[in-house]
Amino acid sequence: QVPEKQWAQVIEKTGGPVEYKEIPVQKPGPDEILVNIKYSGVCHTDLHAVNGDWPLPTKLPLVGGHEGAGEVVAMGELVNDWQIGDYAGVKWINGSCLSCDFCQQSDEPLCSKALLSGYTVDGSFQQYCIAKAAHAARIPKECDLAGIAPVLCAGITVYKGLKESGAKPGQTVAIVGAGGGLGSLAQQYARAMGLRTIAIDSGDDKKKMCMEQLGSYAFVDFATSKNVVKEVQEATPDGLGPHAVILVAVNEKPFQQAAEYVRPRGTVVCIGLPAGAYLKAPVFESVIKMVTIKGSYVGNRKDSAEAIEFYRRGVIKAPYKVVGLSKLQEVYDLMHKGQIAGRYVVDTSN
Ligand code: 8ID
Ligand code: ZN
Repeated sequence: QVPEKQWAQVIEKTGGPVEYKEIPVQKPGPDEILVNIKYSGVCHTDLHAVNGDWPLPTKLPLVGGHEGAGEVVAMGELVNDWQIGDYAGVKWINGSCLSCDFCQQSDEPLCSKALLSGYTVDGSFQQYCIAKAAHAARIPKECDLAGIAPVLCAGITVYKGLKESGAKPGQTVAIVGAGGGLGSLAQQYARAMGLRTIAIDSGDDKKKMCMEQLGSYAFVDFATSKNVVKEVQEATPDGLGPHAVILVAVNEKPFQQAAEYVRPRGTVVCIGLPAGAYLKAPVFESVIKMVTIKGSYVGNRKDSAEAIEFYRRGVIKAPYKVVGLSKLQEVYDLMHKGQIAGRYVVDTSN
């Protein structure tokens, strides 16, 4: 029942645009599954891949996408723990060696041989996508495939980042880039983990979404604020600043501000990947405040399963808009302008 041809969005050359066209359906290798993608979230990483603005080359031509949710339709002869018809998720880490020092400690995102969906291997902006059976995410049958798609990168990544922050229930976390895909899910995961959130982003739509739908108790508009550092600190009950900062903005500036407003003993978690950007922090304040600054990169298979379980329980509700896969370039144009509140999800059937 698997067709020979399928619709896909293909990047022929770095810089784009993406081209909607028919391409052949690939056959899964011995340790792989073939997933009939129904929905895929559009992550800002996909736009970095089109633009080629990271110091890591993509494969070319490339099918992007790494928040793919669908159904298993075929598998290789070594695969014995998936069934045809199971719901599966294609996430950023498509595969890894499973035997290096990092994989042995289940730090598979750090594996030097990791395959990246929609970057070094073809991803989920096509109707049939290949994933390594050992790494594909297991999606429970009661989950809605459009709604869970953004969890497969954005959800996993912010859940992991919140764990890495060490913030404890009752404490305050600032989410920088709160109006975007990762930021909107970060507020929902933070709330489910018993944390209070301050949202930092710009514009009335994003403010409304963060305060009314996502549960943040304060919003700081980085574009209109006269002093972001002061406003963020003043938004905490004792004025000493948030216990942790989750940086998911695609802009260098906030990466150079966070250490200033984080609370003494606080942790700054860097997740967003603005092109060519550098971290900066005042040495004096960072030392006498005992600040921790760290990076956080997606999550392992266990983090992924846990992030999916939060969604299955119904405690993660972030807004998303569904459009046809054929409209992907329009989504990229909006994303480039910073005009997306929440996430776009593409429907591969049109
Ligand atoms: O594992 C990882 N580390 C990982 C995983 C997934 C994604 C990292 N990422 C990276 C992406 O590659 C991208 O660089 O995280 C970043 C955010 O991805 P996204 O959430 O998919 O992007 P978005 O939906 O465009 O949201 C970005 C938001 O940042 C705001 C924008 O207004 C937008 O809402 N923003 C910007 I640009 N500058 C800001 C600033 N100075 C800002 N918010 C606050 N302050
Ligand atoms: Zn992503």
